[in-house]
Amino acid sequence: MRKTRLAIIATTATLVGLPLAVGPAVADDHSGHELTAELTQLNDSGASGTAWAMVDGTQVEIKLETQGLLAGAPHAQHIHIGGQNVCPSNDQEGSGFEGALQVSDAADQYGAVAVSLTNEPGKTGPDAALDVENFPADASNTYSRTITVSEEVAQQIAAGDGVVVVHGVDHDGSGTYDGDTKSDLDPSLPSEATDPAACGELNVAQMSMPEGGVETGGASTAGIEYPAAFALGTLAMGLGAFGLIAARRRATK
Ligand SMILES: [Cu+2]
Repeated sequence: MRKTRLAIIATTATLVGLPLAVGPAVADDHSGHELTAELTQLNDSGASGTAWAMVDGTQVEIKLETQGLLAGAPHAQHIHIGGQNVCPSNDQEGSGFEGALQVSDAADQYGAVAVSLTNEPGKTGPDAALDVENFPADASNTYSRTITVSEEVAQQIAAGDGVVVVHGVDHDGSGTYDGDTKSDLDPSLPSEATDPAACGELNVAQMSMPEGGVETGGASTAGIEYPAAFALGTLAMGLGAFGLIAARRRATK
């Protein structure tokens, strides 16, 4: 997909005769990597949102606006990495309440939690994935925070391999998280508290592409290098997520 899109952009630029050589080729500048995501509903939640991120070194500045969520209930929100770096579709069936999608049902698609998008002073690593005290809890939320991540995570997000997932779905319309189905992440919680409500893939922002890619004529290699470099790491993380979930399931039996 990415390769194709870059190729199309490069071809289009050539065809329309855009000035491709404005300055010297800068393969690794320090101006940051900008990403955007459109979040759409999962599990018929009615939720949606937009995300914007800027990766500069190991600093990730992220802004996230969400709406259509259950009011007065915490909504865990994360950047997931791993799997295929994609969102499941809204109608994808899962193992939860009346076929609802639970978090682990789509782990092969969006991967595992890499960054927890908590409010201050919440921690931001995977261990804070269910830090309910520090997540937004309104129907509509505006979130902004600059988070320090590992070099590997920073590079993966910059490469467009991050997926923003917002959790918490009131399947039965009771106005609160309840029901007999337990969360696949934490059996002390109802699944409504953790089931995914909205998802969006963090893609490299179109605006920044002419600077880094098209001008240099290196667009095709820029698209190839990251997936090659991170394929193994991503696979390992995906398997790790499965292992963790499997272990937790076993522990609860
Ligand atoms: Cu998540």
